[in-house]
Amino acid sequence: MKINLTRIFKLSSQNVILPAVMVWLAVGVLLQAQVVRQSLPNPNNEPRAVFPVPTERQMLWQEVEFYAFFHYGMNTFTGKEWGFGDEVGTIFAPTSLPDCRQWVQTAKKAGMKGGLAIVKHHDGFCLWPTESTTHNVMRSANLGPQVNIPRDFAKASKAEGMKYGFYISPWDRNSALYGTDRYVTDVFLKQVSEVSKYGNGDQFEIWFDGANGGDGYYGGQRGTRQINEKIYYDMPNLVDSIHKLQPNCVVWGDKGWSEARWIGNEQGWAGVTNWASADRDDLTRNALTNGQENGWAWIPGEADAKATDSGWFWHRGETPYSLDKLYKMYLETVGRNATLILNLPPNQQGGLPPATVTRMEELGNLLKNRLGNDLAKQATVMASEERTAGQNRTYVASHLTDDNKDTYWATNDATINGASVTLKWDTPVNAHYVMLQEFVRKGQRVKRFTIETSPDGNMWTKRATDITTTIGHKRIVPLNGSTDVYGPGYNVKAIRITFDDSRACPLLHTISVY
Ligand code: FUL
Repeated sequence: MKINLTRIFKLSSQNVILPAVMVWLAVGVLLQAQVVRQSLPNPNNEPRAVFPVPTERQMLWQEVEFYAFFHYGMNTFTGKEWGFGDEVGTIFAPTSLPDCRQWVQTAKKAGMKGGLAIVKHHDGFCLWPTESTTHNVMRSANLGPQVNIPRDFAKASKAEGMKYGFYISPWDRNSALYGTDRYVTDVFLKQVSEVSKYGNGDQFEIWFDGANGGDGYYGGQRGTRQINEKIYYDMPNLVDSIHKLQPNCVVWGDKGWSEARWIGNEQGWAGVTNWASADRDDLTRNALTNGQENGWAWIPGEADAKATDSGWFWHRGETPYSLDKLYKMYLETVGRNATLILNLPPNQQGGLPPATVTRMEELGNLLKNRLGNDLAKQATVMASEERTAGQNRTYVASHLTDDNKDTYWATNDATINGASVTLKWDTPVNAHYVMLQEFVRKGQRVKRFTIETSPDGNMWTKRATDITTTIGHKRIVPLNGSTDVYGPGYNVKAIRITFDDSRACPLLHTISVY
């Protein structure tokens, strides 16, 4: 039968047919949507994603967690932090070749998994024999012309099984062309592509600093050059080209196009609440530090901080920060769903000074001692609810301690608040930290949780209640609530974590106790 809608609508003005038809249509649409949803094949009963979600390269990047920054270059020899661009090449006069292997080994000893080397800072001096400018190592003195940081750093990193990346300053205070289109195509892009040739296309991050003070040498013209930072470097296309050359390379920047965001300070801390999502086009200071629960893009935070007290570059008389301060940085960045890029400045001999090396060894040992022995491995893990298994996937609580980040515990869709996981030990253990990791491939979900400890399995005490908000890739909660004081820890027979509120059913792949 053909329904004549026009006729029905005409009639309806005098009676109830119109509302009835509208209700009928609406119910039909809803039912259809429901049928479509239910009939989508989901044999494994997988939870639906909560968007935004990370890209594959962001997933790989996030796992690097803790890595080094190596500020070495012209400033190492002038003692400046920002060279003006008028430094003659011969000032760069290393008497020994930079020992990239020692840099990387030191980072490794600190527990880092990679590093980024500065290959060109704002002064424009390139640390490899580039064709893009004469202001490069070929015009330097002593062993300078043999220096090639991108080549040697990539090689050393590979030899040590570490990730590598580069920092190439877009702002160039030396180039006469800076401010023109030719600078972008013939100088800057060329430099990025030259550097991309080193290391077989597996660079994990490239850093494009946003600093631009305006003034500089600019090929002898000295003065101020203004650019429109949003469009000058044609970043969207540059990012695209980088991905073609380096598929796993996350492009860092403090502008909307970046794949990882600045955390908003250079002191080495992220917000207690820290979402990996944020609105690309509205990165206020709060959004940088805390992310935004309903932000539309996945842009996880990276915290850049110095390990020494005198600057990003090496300076005479510099001292490494105390072990306590560095450890606190780690807890407040890696332990708060951000990554930590910690700066280690090589000196004029091209090596990291002994004091820096020693401090990094101490840091590595401390991290191993305090966060290296996972007590959850000896615990029995139970959950208040386990999501109904699918054909080839289960969501049982034991996935939380199986050392596999691809398996996870989950609840059923309806349980977005109140589910809990309990870890129990036969004999009491001494616990200082709980470490939690969400299965972020399906989005960052948990908004608030509670940790309780029990000395006997009956009496429960809430711990660190002020800071148990978001989780994300990794959250390390000191049970005493402090990132300053390690304390004696708590003797516990059980720990219970309740997921009080989530954007959708919670999914966690790991819980550890230290
Ligand atoms: C800043 C730069 O201006 C500093 O010199 C340093 O390289 C730091 C990591 O980023 O914005």
